[in-house]
Amino acid sequence: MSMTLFGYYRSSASYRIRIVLNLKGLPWNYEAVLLNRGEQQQEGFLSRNPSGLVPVLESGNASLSQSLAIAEFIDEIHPDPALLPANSIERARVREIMGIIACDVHPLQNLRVLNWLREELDASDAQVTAWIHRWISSGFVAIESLLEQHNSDDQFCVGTTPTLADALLIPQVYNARRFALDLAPFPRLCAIDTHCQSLAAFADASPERQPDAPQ
Ligand SMILES: N[C@@H](CCC(=O)N[C@@H](CS)C(=O)NCC(=O)O)C(=O)O
Repeated sequence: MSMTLFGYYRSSASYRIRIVLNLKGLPWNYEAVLLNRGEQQQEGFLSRNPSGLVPVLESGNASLSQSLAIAEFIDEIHPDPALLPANSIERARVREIMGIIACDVHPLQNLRVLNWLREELDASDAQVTAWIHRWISSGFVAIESLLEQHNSDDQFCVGTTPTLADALLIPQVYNARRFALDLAPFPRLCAIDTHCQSLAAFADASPERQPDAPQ
C-alpha cells in the first residue's frame, strides 16, 4: 500500500513520522505543506486535516492526522521491527517519554502558539524564546531523570533498540537546538541523540535532508 506523508521539513511532528517510516524501511512519498506560507490553513489541506496541522499520512484510502496515532498505526500494520517493546513496563516507559514530549512540551512551542504570544500578547522575541526554553527545559529535566533511573546504555531511551520514544525525542532535541537551548544539563539525552543521529533512519529524516528545506 503506497503511503504519502504531508509534512514540513522543520515540523518536529512530521520529523517523528519520517523516522518511523525509515526505521520500518518503508517507501513513502512526500508532499510539503509550507507552514511558513500558511498552507496548513488553506482549504485543500483543511479537507485532509481540519485541525490545520501537519503531519497527515495518506495510506491507501485512509487519511490520518496526529503523529502519535500515525506512528502507532504504522507500527501495527508493519510490525517488524517493533517500535513498542513487548514488555508492558518498557512499553509504558516508551509512552511515558512520548507523553512528556507530545503533551507537555511540544504543544507549547508550536507555531500557532508562538504566533499568538507575539500577536495577541505582544510578546517580544526575547520573551518568546524564554517561554520556549522554559517548557522544553522542564520536559527535558523529567526525561533526563527517567533516563538516569531506568536506562543503562545511553543509546536509546528504552531498551537496546529504537522505539517510538526515540522517534519523538530526536526531533524535540532538534527543536531545542534550533531555539538555542543549552543542552549541557542533559548529558544522557544528548548521548542518545548522538547515537541515533549515527543511524541512517534518523539521519535521513533530518529537516535539512528534506526536499522543502532551503538549499
Ligand atoms: N498533536 C499534533 C501536533 C501537530 C503540530 O502541532 N504540527 C505543527 C508542526 S510540528 C503544525 O502543523 N503547526 C502549524 C501551525 O501551528 O499553524 C501531532 O502530534 O500531530
